[in-house]
Amino acid sequence: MDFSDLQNALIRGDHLATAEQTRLLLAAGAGPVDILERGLLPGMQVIGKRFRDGEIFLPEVLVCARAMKSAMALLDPLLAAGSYAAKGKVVLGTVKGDVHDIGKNLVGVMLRGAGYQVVDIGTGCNADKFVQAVRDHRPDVVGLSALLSTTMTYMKTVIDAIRAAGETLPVIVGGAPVNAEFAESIGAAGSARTAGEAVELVSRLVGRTD
Ligand code: B1M
Repeated sequence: MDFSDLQNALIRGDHLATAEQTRLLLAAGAGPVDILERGLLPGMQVIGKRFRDGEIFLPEVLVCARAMKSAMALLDPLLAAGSYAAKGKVVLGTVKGDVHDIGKNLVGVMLRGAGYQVVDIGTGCNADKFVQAVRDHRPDVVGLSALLSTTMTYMKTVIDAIRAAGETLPVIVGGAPVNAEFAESIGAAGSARTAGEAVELVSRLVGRTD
């Protein structure tokens, strides 16, 4: 089976063609795992690398992210019904008081693109919501996003609440005002400046780099 038309549609950021190619492959008998692993993930790797190397910029990545979403809308129910083994599970949310979600969504798309299962609990999430999500979904990693210098301080409250609930899993942080020093000072397992870095960090923490 040839996945190059799907890959090219994704890399072009053509969401209609990406969905159409996904439908055609499914109709031709390709499984959702093959479509994901042989079509979409290599395509997202190309996009991630170009973004990291400064060859493409945010608008192009967002367009590709929308294309990826159009394919995942078709594949998600099939993958959920099957036995697709994700590399790991990440609970992702923007912290209380903060509505910025473009960066968080991009991190989610890139993580999904790299083979992780992502449970996105949205924006304005308080500590209880994160603790409940950890209990409900048993993730390998929790990711906190904040874009405001006034909301990043709440990340410590979330980490403290997760620890107080007896959970020891790694919590990572990201968003424009966040840096490595801040991450260390609040007990985070690490920070990432970009969605690509977030994927690398999660891969290191979960121990899967393939
Ligand atoms: Co607001 N906003 N905003 N805003 N906004 C900023 C962040 C600001 C820097 C603008 C400025 O003043 N120059 C400023 C913050 C200043 C500060 O605190 N240091 C600001 C402000 C002040 C505000 C309001 C307070 C404005 C007001 O109402 N007076 C208000 C606050 C609302 C609230 O949250 N309570 C507000 C509102 C808004 C909008 C609603 C209009 C809109 C958000 C829409 C949305 O997200 N749905 C908005 C926007 C769009 C921005 C700017 C222009 C763009 C942010 C963005 O999406 N960037 C922003 C200025 C700027 O950054 N140039 C600004 C693109 C995105 C892909 O990048 O989010 O950085 P980013 O994500 C990156 C990395 O940070 C990282 O990876 C992503 C991809 O590479 N990353 C992670 C993010 N999360 C991560 C998590 C990880 C790892 C990496 O691990 C878990």
